Amino acid sequence: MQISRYIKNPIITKNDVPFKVNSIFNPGATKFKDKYLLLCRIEMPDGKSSFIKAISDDGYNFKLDEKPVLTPDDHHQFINYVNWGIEDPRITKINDSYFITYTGYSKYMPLVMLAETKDFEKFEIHGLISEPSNKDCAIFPEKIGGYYWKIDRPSAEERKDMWISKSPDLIHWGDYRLLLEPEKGTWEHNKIGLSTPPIKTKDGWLLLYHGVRGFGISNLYKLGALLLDLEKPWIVIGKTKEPILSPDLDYERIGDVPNVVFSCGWIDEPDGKIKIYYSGADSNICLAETTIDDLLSLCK
Ligand code: M1P
Repeated sequence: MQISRYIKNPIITKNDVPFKVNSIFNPGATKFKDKYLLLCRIEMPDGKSSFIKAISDDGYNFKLDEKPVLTPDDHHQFINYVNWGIEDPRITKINDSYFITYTGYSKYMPLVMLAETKDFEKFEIHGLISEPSNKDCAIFPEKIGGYYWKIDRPSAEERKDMWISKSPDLIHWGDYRLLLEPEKGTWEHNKIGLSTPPIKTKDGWLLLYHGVRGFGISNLYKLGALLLDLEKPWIVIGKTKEPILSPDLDYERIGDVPNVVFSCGWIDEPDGKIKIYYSGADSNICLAETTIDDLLSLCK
């Protein structure tokens, strides 16, 4: 099967939002009460981002809420760290809670925020789980060796690598280790970052990441897959040699940021298929489908 774009892409555009926005893109994704749920980033007319919820029975046709479900103003004591917007949510279900890791953006630059919800109506905002500059974070869906684990993408000078760390309680993090760095001379030459939360498979923890290479005045954002050891998730045991999805069609080439495919969420089905929700050119929401087995074989 490899990977195929949904023929009716994009599945959500700003015209579907019932109020004025600049754009809708980069949704986190999960199953909630047997429905498909996207927590989408909306960039408001003032340029700051919030989140809106979209629900679907089939994973293809979504209905958006009437208003945003989480905004910078909801952040009360954390407002100084998010008052330029909240961006790029990733969702991990642990027991009966959904943990959302997202970028808080402010004059202090991007950093990772953590919120928790049980119903996608009320959110408990736990606060910062990184210092700046850091983003592209997701939490593993279960404890490994007695600890929770997350992957994130700190920036220092010119370096942008993926790191892994662990926590006893999802709030206090440590034991940081370098997980993956950009491979020079390839499609991921300039920088990388985690895209989708890890999924447990028979062969290891599977996740998507994005790689970026600058060409002329444009940065090309492409997606690859990564396989981590089940017991020692800081060990990379497989990686796609080529991108699995690259900007190609008009809705990926033309938009606010051209030549971008970017994903924050996917949903795996009981039959082994997987729906990858992604955005083209930072300007819409699209769907691509493949199988876990195809991704695993591409990682070997
Ligand atoms: O424009 C592409 C993406 O650029 C940034 O991602 P990263 O810092 O990982 O390169 C983010 O602003 C993201 O929202 C955006 O889609």
